[in-house]
Amino acid sequence: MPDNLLPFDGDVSYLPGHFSTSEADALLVELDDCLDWSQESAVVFGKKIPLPRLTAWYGPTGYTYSGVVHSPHPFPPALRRVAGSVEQIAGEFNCVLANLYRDGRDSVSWHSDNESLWGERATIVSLSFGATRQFVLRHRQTRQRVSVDLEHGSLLVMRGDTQQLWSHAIPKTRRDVGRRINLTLRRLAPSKTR
Ligand SMILES: O=C(O)CCC(=O)C(=O)O
Ligand SMILES: [Mn+2]
Repeated sequence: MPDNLLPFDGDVSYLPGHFSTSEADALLVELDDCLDWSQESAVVFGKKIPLPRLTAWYGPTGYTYSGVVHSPHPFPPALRRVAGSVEQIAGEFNCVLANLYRDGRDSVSWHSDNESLWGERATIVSLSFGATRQFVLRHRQTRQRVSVDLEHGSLLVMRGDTQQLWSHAIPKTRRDVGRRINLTLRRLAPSKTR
C-alpha cells in the first residue's frame, strides 16, 4: 500500500490508476447509466434541504442518515465487479453509497463516516471516476488539513481511527469541472446485518 497521507491519528492511502483510463472511462458511462440516482434531501434544523449531489445506495439493508432513507438494493453487475477489484487490497464490502457530482457546484460538506452501522475503526474505500476533485481531511481537534486530488480511476482507503478523529469533505469549486462519480464501499458491522 502507498504511504499514509495523514501525519497522525488515522490512516489514509491514495492509489491513482487503480483502474486503467479505458476501464475507468467505461465504468464512468456504465455507472452513470445503471445506478438508480436520486435527488435526496437532508433535514437540517427541521428544514428539508436538497443535497448538493445525486446519490444511490446499494446494500443488504436500508440506510438512513440526516433523515435520508435509502431502501435495500442488491449490487448491479458493475458494482459487483468494482467491489471484486478491491478485495485483495481491503477485503469484502457489502454496501456502496454512490455520489454523482454534476459540476463544481456539487459537493459534500464536512462529515465523518462514523455511524455505528460500520462498526468502530471501519475501513472505507472510495473510488473516483470522471472529473478530478479535491478531497480534504480535517483533524477534529487540531483542525490540521490534508488534501489530495482524487483522479479518474483512483482508489482511496481510509482505515483505523480516521473516521473517529478526522472529518472529510469535497468542497465546491469555481473551476469548470465536469461530472464525477464517487463510490464509497463500506462493510456493515456483523451485528447490523440482521
Ligand atoms: O466523493 C467523495 O470522494 C467523498 C464522498 C463521501 O465522503 C461520502 O459519501 O461519505
Ligand atoms: Mn464520507
